[in-house]
Amino acid sequence: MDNRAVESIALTVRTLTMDATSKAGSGHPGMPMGVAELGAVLYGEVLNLNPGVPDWVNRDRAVLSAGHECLLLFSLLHLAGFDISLEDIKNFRQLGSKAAGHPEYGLPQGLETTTGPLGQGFANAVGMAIAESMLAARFNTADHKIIDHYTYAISGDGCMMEGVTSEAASLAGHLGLGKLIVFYDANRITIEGSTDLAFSEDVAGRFEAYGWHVQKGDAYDAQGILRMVDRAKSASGAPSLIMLSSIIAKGSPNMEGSHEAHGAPLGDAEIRLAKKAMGVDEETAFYIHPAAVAHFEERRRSWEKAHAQWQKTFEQWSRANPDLYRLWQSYFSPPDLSTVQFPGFEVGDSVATRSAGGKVLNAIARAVPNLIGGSADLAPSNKTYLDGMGDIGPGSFDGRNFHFGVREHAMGAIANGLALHGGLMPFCATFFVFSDYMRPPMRLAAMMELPVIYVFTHDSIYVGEDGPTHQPVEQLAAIRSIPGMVLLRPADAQETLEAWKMAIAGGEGPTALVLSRQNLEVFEKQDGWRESLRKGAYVAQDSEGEPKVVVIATGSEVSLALQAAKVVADPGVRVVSMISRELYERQPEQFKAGLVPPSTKRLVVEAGVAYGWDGLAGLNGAIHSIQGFGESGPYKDVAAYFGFTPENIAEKIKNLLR
Ligand SMILES: Cc1ncc(C[n+]2csc(CCOP(=O)(O)OP(=O)(O)O)c2C)c(N)n1
Repeated sequence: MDNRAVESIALTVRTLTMDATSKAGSGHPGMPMGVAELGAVLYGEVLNLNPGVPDWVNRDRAVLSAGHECLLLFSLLHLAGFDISLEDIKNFRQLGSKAAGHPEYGLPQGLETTTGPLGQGFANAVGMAIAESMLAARFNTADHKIIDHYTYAISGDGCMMEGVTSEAASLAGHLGLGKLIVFYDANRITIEGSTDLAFSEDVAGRFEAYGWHVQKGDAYDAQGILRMVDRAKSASGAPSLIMLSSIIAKGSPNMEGSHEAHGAPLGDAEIRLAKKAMGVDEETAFYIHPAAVAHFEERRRSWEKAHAQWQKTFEQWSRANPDLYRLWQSYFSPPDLSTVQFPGFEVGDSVATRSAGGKVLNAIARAVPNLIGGSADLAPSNKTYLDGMGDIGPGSFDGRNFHFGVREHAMGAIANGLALHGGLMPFCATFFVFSDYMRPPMRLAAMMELPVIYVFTHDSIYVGEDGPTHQPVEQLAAIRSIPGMVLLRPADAQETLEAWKMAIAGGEGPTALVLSRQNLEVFEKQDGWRESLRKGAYVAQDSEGEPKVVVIATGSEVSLALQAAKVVADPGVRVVSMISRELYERQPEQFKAGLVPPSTKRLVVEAGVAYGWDGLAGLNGAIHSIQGFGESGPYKDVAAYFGFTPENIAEKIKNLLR
């Protein structure tokens, strides 16, 4: 790629960035202007993709971890020929524009992940690079490489400061992800000023210690960047960090190097000065250099050629390897549960839902080959190990069990990257209380509607002796509050089996399975319970005639409610098992009223904070919950201390019957 082409693309990025932020009256001009040459080199030369087939499985992945830098991406995607128009860029940050305030997955195509919360994109890229290695290990043959691409990311000082980056970088270094190449825009400016204020470590030394291949260079030496990319590719046993010293708002005579250029338009007068210095007509807004357009016209032809070549290879491979091709098809189709040999759970069996979950997960995994995942060092407790299915480790990507290490935040973000890559169905696991440590990527999974499955065990004060630090009380409310997240808290082993089926079939969006540490007895159910469960709730034990009181319980509190109803021995008591409040609340009124009649008194029983249950409890109902942190002690004692006994719940029911 010659320097003239680089300059024309970089100039276009700068003019579009200045004008779009100016028109919107907000946005971040500094960083796109500062790394415009890097963007030009990346899209103009390095990346192998095809805007005509944006979901081409073997495309290089490029992640903009510094999401506020989105105009860099929007300008380049527009020039490259993706479905983002100049009109979108003119309407930057306006409702309905594909040029949103930060990159949003799906808007436009070619944008690989939603970014903005700093560091998430970096960790997503680690997930994508792992996915590439896993698919390559499964499907490439000596004669044909059908998965063979790089994963790139652009990070800034902010990403480098975030903890999630360190967690993900540490794992990436351990795994030796040679096809991950991260650019670090080291402009040494953040919002409050110079990085001298708060960031003085040796980033290169840190990444070398993680096992990365590290290079340093100049953000304005395009040929130098290309050489560094080549060297990064040669260092095939380690992920690469390419540190580029850059100047924020490069090209703006008075704002270059100023933190004020980070997050506010440059101002009309300064934009005129900058355009003049760049040799662009000051009166022209949203100027696109014709040489940039010409470069990408040619580029599209070579992209199409490369894609056609890959298609040929793929066809040859599929003819030569019919068994592998069938396996490939199963990886890229919705999971088929028809051949799963599910474990049987009988009424009266006493089994923790985490143990039941582990058995069901293993049964499904035996039939669904692309179900992969692991735990943040808690697999023996979470019961999530896939027996006999191999591990993921350095140089070994044909296994299915991840060892994420004690890195919940990166685990969640890596799972997003695995799901975004395509071909794999990821799950990840930890104690429910530590869902707090991965809430940011869970929120993004919900926003992107990624089918990631979270296995959370040790779901309440019933954790017992480990005490309040390990007893989740507010996490049910916290996870339920994420829009689009489905939380399933099964009441026994049979419900757990159905919950796993629901999670696998979920498809659009993430599912959190919340499972017990302690044993729960499998209880008798009435016909049709499975269908009703899929809508969020079913009648676990019915009243004779119209109920006088409906007890709504979830998870381990369902068997408690059933025992309490026995103590009360009043035919007017109905017990409803509500595996998912979100699913129940989405149902038509008729279904909801069929379970919980509008005028009937209700008692909600859940071993967590009451937050969010008021509506279902109703004005004349009651909630038995935990309003405060737990206590350290044997779980039965802790439960009794908080009134989670059949006798106490029976008293509450009697109060409502009176
Ligand atoms: C997790 C997270 N915390 C805070 C922010 C707010 N924020 C956006 S950009 C930024 C500074 C980033 O600095 P740098 O990466 O150097 O970008 P530059 O100033 O060069 O544009 C901050 C704090 C964020 N987007 N995400």
